[in-house]
Amino acid sequence: MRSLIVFCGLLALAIAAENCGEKTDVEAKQAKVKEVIQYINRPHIHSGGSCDAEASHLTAASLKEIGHLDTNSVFSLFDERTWPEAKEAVRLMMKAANFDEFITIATDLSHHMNDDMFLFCFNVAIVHRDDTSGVRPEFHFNSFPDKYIRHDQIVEIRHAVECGQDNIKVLANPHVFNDTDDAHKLLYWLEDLGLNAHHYHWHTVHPAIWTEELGRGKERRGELFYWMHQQMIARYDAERLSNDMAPTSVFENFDEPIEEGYASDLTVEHTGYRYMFRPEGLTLHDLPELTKNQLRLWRIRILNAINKGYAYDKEGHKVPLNNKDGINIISNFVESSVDSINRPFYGNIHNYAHVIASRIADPDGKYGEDNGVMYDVSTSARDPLFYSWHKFINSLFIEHKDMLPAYTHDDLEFKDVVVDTISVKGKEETIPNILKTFYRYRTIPLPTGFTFNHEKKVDVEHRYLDHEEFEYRLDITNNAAADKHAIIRLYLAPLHHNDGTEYTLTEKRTAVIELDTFLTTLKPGSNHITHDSTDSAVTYFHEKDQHHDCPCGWPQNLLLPKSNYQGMEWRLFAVVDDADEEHSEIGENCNCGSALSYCGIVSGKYPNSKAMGYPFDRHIDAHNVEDWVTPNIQHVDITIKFAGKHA
Ligand SMILES: [Cu+2]
Repeated sequence: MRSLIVFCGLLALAIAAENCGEKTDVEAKQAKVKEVIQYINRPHIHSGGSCDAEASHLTAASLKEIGHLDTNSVFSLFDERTWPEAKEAVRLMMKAANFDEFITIATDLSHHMNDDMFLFCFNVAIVHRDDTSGVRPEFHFNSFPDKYIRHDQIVEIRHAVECGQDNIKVLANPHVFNDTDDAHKLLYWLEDLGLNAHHYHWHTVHPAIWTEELGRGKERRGELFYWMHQQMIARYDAERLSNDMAPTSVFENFDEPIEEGYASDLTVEHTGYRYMFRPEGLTLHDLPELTKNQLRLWRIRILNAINKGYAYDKEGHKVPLNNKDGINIISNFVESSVDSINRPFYGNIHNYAHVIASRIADPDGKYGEDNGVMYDVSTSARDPLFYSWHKFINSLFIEHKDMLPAYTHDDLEFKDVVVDTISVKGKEETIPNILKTFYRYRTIPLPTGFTFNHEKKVDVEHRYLDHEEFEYRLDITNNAAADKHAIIRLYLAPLHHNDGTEYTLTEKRTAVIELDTFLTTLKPGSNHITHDSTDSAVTYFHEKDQHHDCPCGWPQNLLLPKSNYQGMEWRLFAVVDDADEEHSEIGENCNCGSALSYCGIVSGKYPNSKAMGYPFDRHIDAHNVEDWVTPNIQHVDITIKFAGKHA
């Protein structure tokens, strides 16, 4: 009986947010939220047309930590020096006794804080407060379009407005048409609007500054940091492969020149903040507040802990790592978050490397340059360095995972369940196991608020990678006499490197892309199961998911790698597991969107007790896939073809 209750709960969880608080007056609250942020990244005209801050309802003591970040800077969650102010702002907004008080405090704070920092903290509070259940944080592009559209294009829009043109429509990303050299080949992906918005919103759902005292406890937050970022790297490498490029390198030698450069051409129009260009071949330099030696020391201590199988907490107690919770503990001190068991000792390696990299061309501020895109969660994933850097961070996690025993056949098996076949069928194809990707255009209204477009309606046209919708088809036999509740994980793995050599099973392990995870019931005998690609548990699909509380989720349009004109082969794995056994620990929890696998839960118990990335998370003791798989794991090779521009 319990398992049935658990399973029904899970189904509900897969469909909509549960237990996040009662949804009341959602529309009115949403309107209030819009009102609070109406001047974010806009000319500072508060009511009455004054540029001065309004009188505050907050006490002087409350405001002591507030207002320190320069109004013309961007907010960096990676820069620990911003944390006291951000934590205090979130605390003040979380402790408000009711929604009206929350809005009053938020409005006050917005007048005293850097816009960018305020918006981040406000979004954190909206996601986590009980009385904002059903209220969505504004899609980040709508507040900061200039963190997504290149300055060149914004200048073009301004000229069109100033020349009195009507029905203005400007292509947002013409530069992604240039795919003749490596520096430009991947811009269609790196600068995808949904990808960068996902990364921003992910960090508002799981900010490194979050503590349980703020109101909600988060299970496995650290593990999710590892898994979601590993998936970003795997997907980036799949895109490189699609463009005939080798996997990205691991950036582990802090003295070596960084081969790839990156110029974002992004400027925050209102403040003039211009993200610094990073030319090719630059080497990291010490910053006045942080040296490369400090990063090296943290790395040595982290690797020591992983190799010994235990870490030291602040009191000097040994904390064992080679267990189920190890990845969570390690990730928290690698990122690091305030949940680190010992920040003074293990430091802040991931975050501070973002800071040091963002100031690479002007490390001591001699030239007064603004920081590069690596400084900012909403822009960092545009830079190829993000992926090389995260590959190094991921190598620490893999080092730990390699300390754990490989899964045995007993571990992998789901008794009495056999996956007979798996296939995919594209909606625009007649032949199964062939899928099509293509470029297409969408038109997005440019939010008003730049100094030049108050009066005029402006649309930007955005070219992006997409694919035909498709469905997964599985034939599964349940040899037991009763129904079985199953959880089905779907992964896509590359087959060949760009030099033609085969991916080994070990290489596939970190290269697999999670496409979906879903639940089903297997009745005794044969079962034919179909599942739609647009229902993915890793993506945010605006057409279907805009009613959810969070705009967090990998963009649906990038679910599949682009592949190439000739057609590339990929291996699709289906891993079918016992849902009742996996979910025996489920309790009350709250999630905020459709992308449970990548965006996790806001609070409560995790609905899935297996390691994230199971069963590819651990090393594989087999020479080939046939020796490794059990009857409940099946695979098929599929072809993905890039068709150019969609008709
Ligand atoms: Cu991140």
